[in-house]
Amino acid sequence: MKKRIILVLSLLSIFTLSSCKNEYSINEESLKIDSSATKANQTFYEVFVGGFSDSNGDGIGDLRGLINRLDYLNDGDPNSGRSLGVTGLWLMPIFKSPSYHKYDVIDYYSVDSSYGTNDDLKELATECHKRGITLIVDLPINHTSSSSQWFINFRTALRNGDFSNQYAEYYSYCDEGSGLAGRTTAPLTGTAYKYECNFSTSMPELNFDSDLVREETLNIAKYWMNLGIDGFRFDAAKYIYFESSEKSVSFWNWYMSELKKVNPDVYCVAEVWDNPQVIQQYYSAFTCFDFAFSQADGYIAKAAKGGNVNSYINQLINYYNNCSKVTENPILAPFIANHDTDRAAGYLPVSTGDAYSAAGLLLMTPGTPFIYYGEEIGMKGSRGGANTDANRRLAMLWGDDDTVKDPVGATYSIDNQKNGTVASQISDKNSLYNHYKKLIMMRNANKEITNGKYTAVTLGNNNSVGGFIATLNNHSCLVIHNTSSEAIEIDLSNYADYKVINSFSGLGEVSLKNNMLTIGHKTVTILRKD
Ligand SMILES: [Ca+2]
Ligand SMILES: [Ca+2]
Repeated sequence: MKKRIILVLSLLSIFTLSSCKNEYSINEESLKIDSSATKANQTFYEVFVGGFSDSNGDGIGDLRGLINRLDYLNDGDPNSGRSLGVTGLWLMPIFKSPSYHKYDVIDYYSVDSSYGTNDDLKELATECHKRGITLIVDLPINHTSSSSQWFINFRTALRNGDFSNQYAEYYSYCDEGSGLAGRTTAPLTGTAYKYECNFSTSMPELNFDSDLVREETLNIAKYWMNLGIDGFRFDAAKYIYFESSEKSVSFWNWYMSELKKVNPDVYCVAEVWDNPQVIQQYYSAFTCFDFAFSQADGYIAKAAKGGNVNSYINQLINYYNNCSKVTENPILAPFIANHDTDRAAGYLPVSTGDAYSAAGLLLMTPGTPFIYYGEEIGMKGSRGGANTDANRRLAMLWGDDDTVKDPVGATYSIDNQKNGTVASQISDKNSLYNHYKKLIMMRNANKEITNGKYTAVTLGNNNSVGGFIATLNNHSCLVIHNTSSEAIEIDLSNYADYKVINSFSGLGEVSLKNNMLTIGHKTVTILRKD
């Protein structure tokens, strides 16, 4: 079990610079921190390993490539200024699979050879832990690949009428003449049965009524935890029992209680792609991705495009409060985009600054926000006319000699990528990359934001300006967003205690004089009392 070292944040040294001043521009020096992350305040980064970094020249990203790039994510020194600063890493599936995306697993105990070896994964975990990064891997257990030996054994058993074979109960099936209510089925060749396959005929669904399947899927998780993995992202969590949220939630509560026996600090986040009311039920087991915040019509995009920020803050607080009814101190998992959605820069342009506002809204949230690889440099990619998810999982734009290539089937033209590369953005002080980096520093330096309770504030009549006070252990800070395209002056007389600009990031500047705050366009700021 990993021992977590939690260093106390030295607020005093951080904010000394800013005392007794009420108008100045802050630099990154004042945000230097000496704390490592706790579970609730991590900033996660989702990686499609096959598209990230290639170490052996075959064009496919691999674990060795990822290890080589870890310092880009976090070099372990929060004060070095050389890393993005994320403290959590989610790997899309890495287990043996016939597909490039690997959501259809053949062997849950082996890293796919195109990505490397189990020893490579162990090394990655070690290197992550050296840097204070929590490493979680995608665990798609609702279904397997139809090429899995389990499924082959299942089919053989049913063909032979051998119902005493353990694999005969591994998958969900029914008689040819009947059906599984509401679920998709396909004929099991050579038998009088049909098997459940809600996603694809090549993805048969495991039968979670079977104690053998429950034990098997638990053993997989335990195996990887013993190898150094800190937790999991559970794919298709609501499909465990397609017909019943209640049964799925109950399954996950049991599953998580077993994982916590192995590591009480195990961090798991699940995909329950549904409305907030359904998602929030699953918070009894683990953290869930908060889909309402995501995509072009989600809470974040609407507010970032100059929409009503006060409404957004209320949505955020309500969401948290609703999760609090299910679990104490919920850890939210907001995100803008992931591997199943079009990339954010397509609808939140870097050029208009909407991408800057969206990043500010995403990272000023409680819990564990998730950044999709390349989002921090405004990478683009959408299904487009080819209607393929491969276009959402393109090769990371390093701008150096990395040999990683787009996945098979991708049709998205490199000509559409207008926002630069990692190489070009690191050296550009005003780049989206440097904005993300600064926001993560701001987040880490103000624990009220990551772990505290939020209260909305009223800041005049302009709907593009909004914010909240975050409180933790009798300390508080005031966060204010301006998602509009112009600088706005706000009377802060009602919040006069917050007289120190702790930090800001975005396209504009921030100043405070005689309780009047001027906040630049597409900018977020944090104010403190001292
Ligand atoms: Ca490779
Ligand atoms: Ca299922």
